[in-house]
Amino acid sequence: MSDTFQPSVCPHDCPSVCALEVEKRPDGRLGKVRGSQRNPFTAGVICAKVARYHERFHHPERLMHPLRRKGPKGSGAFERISWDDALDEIARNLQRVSRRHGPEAVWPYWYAGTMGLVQRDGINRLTHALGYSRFKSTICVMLSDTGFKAGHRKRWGVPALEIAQHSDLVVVWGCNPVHTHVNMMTHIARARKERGAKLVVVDPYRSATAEQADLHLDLRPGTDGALACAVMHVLFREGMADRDYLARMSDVPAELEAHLESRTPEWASAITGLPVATIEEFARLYGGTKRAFLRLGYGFTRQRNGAAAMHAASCLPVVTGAWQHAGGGALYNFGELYRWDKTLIEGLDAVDPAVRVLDQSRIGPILAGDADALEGGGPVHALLIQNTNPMCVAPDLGKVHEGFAREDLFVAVHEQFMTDTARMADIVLPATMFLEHDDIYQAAAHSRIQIARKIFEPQGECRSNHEVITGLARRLGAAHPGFAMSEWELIDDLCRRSGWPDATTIFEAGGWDVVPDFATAHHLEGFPTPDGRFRFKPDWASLGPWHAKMPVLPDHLALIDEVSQQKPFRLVAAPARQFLNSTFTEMPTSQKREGRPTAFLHPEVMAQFGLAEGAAVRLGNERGSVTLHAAPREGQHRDTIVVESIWPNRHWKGGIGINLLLGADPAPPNGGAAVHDTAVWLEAVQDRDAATQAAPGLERAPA
Ligand SMILES: Nc1nc2c(c(=O)[nH]1)N[C@H]1C(S)=C(S)[C@@H](COP(=O)(O)OP(=O)(O)OC[C@H]3O[C@@H](n4cnc5c(=O)[nH]c(N)nc54)[C@H](O)[C@@H]3O)O[C@H]1N2
Ligand SMILES: Nc1nc2c(c(=O)[nH]1)N[C@H]1C(S)=C(S)[C@@H](COP(=O)(O)OP(=O)(O)OC[C@H]3O[C@@H](n4cnc5c(=O)[nH]c(N)nc54)[C@H](O)[C@@H]3O)O[C@H]1N2
Ligand code: SF4
Ligand SMILES: [Mo]
Repeated sequence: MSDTFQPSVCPHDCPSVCALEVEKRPDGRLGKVRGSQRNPFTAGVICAKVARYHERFHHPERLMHPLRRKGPKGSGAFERISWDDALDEIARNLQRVSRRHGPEAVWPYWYAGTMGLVQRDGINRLTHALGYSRFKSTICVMLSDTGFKAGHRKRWGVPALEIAQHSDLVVVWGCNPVHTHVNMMTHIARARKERGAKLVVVDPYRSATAEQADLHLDLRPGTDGALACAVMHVLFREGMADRDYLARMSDVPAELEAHLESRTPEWASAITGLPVATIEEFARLYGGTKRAFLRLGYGFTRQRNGAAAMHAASCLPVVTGAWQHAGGGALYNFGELYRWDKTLIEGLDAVDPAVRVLDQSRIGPILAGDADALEGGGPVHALLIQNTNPMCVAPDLGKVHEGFAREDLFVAVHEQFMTDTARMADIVLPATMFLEHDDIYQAAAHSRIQIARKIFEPQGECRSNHEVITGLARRLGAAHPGFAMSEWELIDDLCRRSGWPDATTIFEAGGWDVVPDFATAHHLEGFPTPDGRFRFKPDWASLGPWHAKMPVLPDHLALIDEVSQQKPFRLVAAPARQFLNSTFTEMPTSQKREGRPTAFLHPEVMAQFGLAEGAAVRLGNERGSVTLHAAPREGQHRDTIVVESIWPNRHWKGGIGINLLLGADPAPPNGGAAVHDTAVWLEAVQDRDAATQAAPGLERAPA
C-alpha cells in the first residue's frame, strides 16, 4: 500500500464488511476509496456508492455542530448551541422524564448505521446502567436468524471462498447481492468462468442478480416454504435424497419424507405461481449436483412466514447431503463464530431482567400508545437515537410520524446528516464518520474480525457515538467501568475477553479469520445441536413466544398478507442499489442513478391499467396510499409489485414514503418486520401533472 493509502473497514450495514484502502490526500481531504486485497472475500472489489465516499465525507450538508430546535417540531428550524449545552439539555430531559414517569419512559433507540461494535452497541450500556426500556432488535435479522437456528441452532456455514474453487451450482435464495453485497458476485463469477458453475436465483422479481442467472425462479413473495417442500418432495421421489446421510445427521428423516408426500410440485405450483416443470427442473439440478452452494439471504425472510421459510430452505443441503462436499452446503451468516463477550461494551453485567423490552420494529404502535406494544407499561416520553432513521425506514410509518410529532415526547438524535428523524429532534448532535474514530467489526458474509483506526480528525465539532454516550453517562450519574474507557481500550478488552489476540495484533495482521476448519464449516462431525443432528422438526417453543403458529415440519405457512379482491397485489419493498437503507440518499450521484420512486409492474398489468412507462399510479391499503411512477418489468408474477427503496420522505409529495404501507405486527415465532409482505391495491392516477412530477405525491386514506 502506498503512503497516501491507509487501511480501513467499511462500517455500513452490509453483509460484506469490506476491507478498504483510503487515500488521505496531501491537502488533508479524502481521495480515493478502494477495495483491499488483504481480505480475500473483498478481493479488491467494493460497491460504487462507497467508492464515491468522498462525496459523502465532504458533503456540504454534513452536520457540523450541535443544534437545538427553535421552531415547531419537524419545521427544520434549529439554532446552533455548544456541546455542553446540548448534552446538559439532553441529560436534564432524560432525568425529568425518568423522575416523572420512571426510567422505562426513556427508550434509547439505535441500529446499524455503523456496524462497529463499540460505536453501535455502546448505547446499551447506558440503557442497562440507568434502567431505561431495553431494545429488542427485530427489523433486520430476527426472522432469518430464528429460521436458521431452528434447524442448525447456531449460525455459521461454508466460506464463500469455496465457491470459486469447488462449486458447480450456486443457488442465491431470496437475496440480491448485486445490490446488497456485491462481493458475493465476485466469487460466483469466478466459479462460472473457471468451473462453468450454474447460477440459480430465487426471487419474486428479475433483480439485478436474477438478471445474471441461468435459471430464475420468480415465485410469488412469501411462498418459499412451498417451493422448498416441493423440491424436497422431488428429491425423495426421484432418489436424490442421501438417505445414509439423513439417517446419521438429521432428527426425523422418515417423518419428513412421509410429510412431504403431499407437498407435490402441483401443490407448490398453485401457491408459488411457478410452473410444475420449473420446480422439477430446479429440483433435478439441485439434487444432481453434489457441490451445490446455497446462499440463504435475508430478503425472503421479511415475510410473516419468513422464519418458517428460512427453516424450509435450509433443509435442502441436508436432504441431498451437499454439506459433505467442498463447495457444497449453505451460507447464511457467520454470527456465532465470533463468540463475543460484550460485557463491557454493552454493560451486560448491569442488565435488570425486570425492565421491559420494547420491539424496534413496533416504534409506530409504541409511540402511538398501543398497550400491547408497550408491554403493559406506560408511554415512552424520551428517545435517544443513534445510528438509525426510523422516520424513514420503520414499518407502519404513518404511526411513526404521528408519534414523533407528539409534544410530550423529547427526542435527541445523533446523526451525520439532517435525516427525516433528525429533523424531528429537539436536540441534534453531529456524528463522526468511520474514518474519524476507531472501531472493530465482524461480518455476516465472511468470517474476519477487522479493526479500523481513525485516519482523519473529526470535521467541524463532530463527536463519536462513544463520546456522546460517555458524556451523557457522566451527567446522568451512570456507573459502569465501560464509561471510563477509551474506544481502543474497549476494542482491546473485547478481543481478549472473547479469547482472540489483542487489538494491536489483529490490527497489524490486517484482520483475524475465525473460520473453522473444513470439518467444522461443513458440520462433518455433527450440526451444532445438542445431539449433532439437524432439526427438521424444530423446537419452536424455545425460539419465541408465538411458537404455536409455527409448522411442525417444513411447510408453507399461510400467514402472509395474501391478495384479496380489495387488494389484488403483493408489494415487495426491495433495496435500491445506490442507497443502503436510507444512507447514501443524501448523495446527489446516488439520487441521480436511482431516478425517482418507481413501481415495477408486470407488462400485462401495465396494459390492463392502460399505463405507459412513467405513468403515475397509486398503491394503497388500510394504512394509506402513495403515488409513484410505473415501469414495466418482465420476470415477475402478475400480482407482484416491486418498489426499490428507501427514498426519504421529502421525495414523496405528501411527505411520507413507501413504508407507510408496511405493517409492524410481530411475525412469529419471535417478532420481526415483514417489510416485503404487503397486500395493496393499485390504481392509475388520471392527473397528467402527477405523472410528470419528479417527486410524486401521496394522499393518506381516510382513517
Ligand atoms: N445497495 C444496498 N445494499 C444493501 C442494503 C440496501 O438497502 N441497499 N441493505 C443492507 C441491509 S440492512 C441488509 S439486511 C442486506 C440485505 O440483503 P439481502 O439478503 O439481499 O436481502 P433484501 O435486501 O431484504 O432482499 C433481497 C431480495 O429478496 C427478495 N425477496 C423479497 N421477498 C421475497 C420472498 O418472499 N421470497 C424470495 N425468494 N425473495 C424475496 C427481494 O425481491 C430482493 O431482491 O443488504 C444490505 N445491503
Ligand atoms: N422499505 C423497506 N424498509 C426497510 C428495509 C427494506 O428492505 N425496505 N430494510 C430494513 C432493514 S433490513 C434495516 S437493517 C433497516 C435499517 O434502517 P436504518 O438502521 O435506519 O438504516 P439507515 O436508513 O441506513 O440509517 C442509518 C443512519 O445511521 C447514520 N450513521 C451512520 N454511521 C453513524 C455513526 O457512526 N454514528 C451515528 N450517530 N450515526 C451514524 C447514517 O447517517 C444513517 O442516517 O431498514 C429496514 N426498513
Ligand atoms: S459492498 Fe457493503 S461493505 Fe463493501 S463497500 Fe459496499 S456497503 Fe461497504
Ligand atoms: Mo438490514
